[in-house]
Amino acid sequence: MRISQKVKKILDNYESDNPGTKTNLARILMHGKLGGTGRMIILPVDQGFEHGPARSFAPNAAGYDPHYHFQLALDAGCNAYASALGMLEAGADSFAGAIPTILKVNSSNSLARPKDQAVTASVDDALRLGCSAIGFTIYPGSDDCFEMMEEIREMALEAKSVGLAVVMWSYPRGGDLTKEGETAMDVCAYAAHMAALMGAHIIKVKPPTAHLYQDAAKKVYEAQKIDISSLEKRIAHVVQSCFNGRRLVVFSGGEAKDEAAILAEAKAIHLGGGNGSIVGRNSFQRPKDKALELLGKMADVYLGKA
Ligand code: FBP
Repeated sequence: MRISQKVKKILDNYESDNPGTKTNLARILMHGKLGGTGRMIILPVDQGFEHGPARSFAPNAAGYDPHYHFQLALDAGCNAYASALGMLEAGADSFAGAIPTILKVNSSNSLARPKDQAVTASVDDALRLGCSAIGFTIYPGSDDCFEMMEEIREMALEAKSVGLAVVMWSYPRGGDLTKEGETAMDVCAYAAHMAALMGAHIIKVKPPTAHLYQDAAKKVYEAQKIDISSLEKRIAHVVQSCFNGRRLVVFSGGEAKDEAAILAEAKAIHLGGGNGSIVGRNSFQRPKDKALELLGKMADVYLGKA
């Protein structure tokens, strides 16, 4: 595998990692249309767990078939495909080695009350399936957040010891957090920073709004005149909160929205120095030709062509 200078520089930021983990990070960073640029587009398909099958796949019924998502990620030239154990197992042979995969090792569901996730796969599963990384969600702010942090501490240690990379979804929710608070600027930067502190190689957060949630933080943002006036500036502040750019940070797509809104978001991520997008529903809920068109245009944004 060729490694670009840009990716070599990124790998140098991971000073404690073994060659196996660096190789797996390089696999993700070098694959697909954005390979070598330091930018990424990742296809995540764990929404069947998080939201249920009809909410996830009914808009484009081809998505009920696990093979569809492997093929979509491949055809779109994504850097990686992330999913839960059963989905990755269902295409493991047909797509072995075709695209880097990320095994989501914990999962939530919308039938349960607690804002928590159960550990639903292991590091051994990730190795058995040839994955490049494990993916783990934490919900900062939830009543169960400390337990989730302790779980990832153990799993990250194990994953790193066998040369896998660690991707952390850091989604504030639960506890006393309001809906507005979940994506507030200070909360989002805080969540991203905690993922970095817990040793994530790739951090995934939602794009932040200009809302400031915690009074103590609001005072500092205002006193220090931290510019959060545009999405680009807010992305830059999240990047700064991820060890000043020493950790990779990608932003999630969210519920279905129109193409112009997605491309405008990608542009802000690009200009703000974010490392890319992890976009699920906005890709697999569209008919395949439309999804490929959209993911192609997003790649052009990250290549600086649009
Ligand atoms: P989407 O692009 O569909 O938002 O996917 C990103 C993601 O992080 C998924 O991996 C996850 O299942 C989902 O968002 C969680 O969404 P929500 O926070 O709305 O439950």
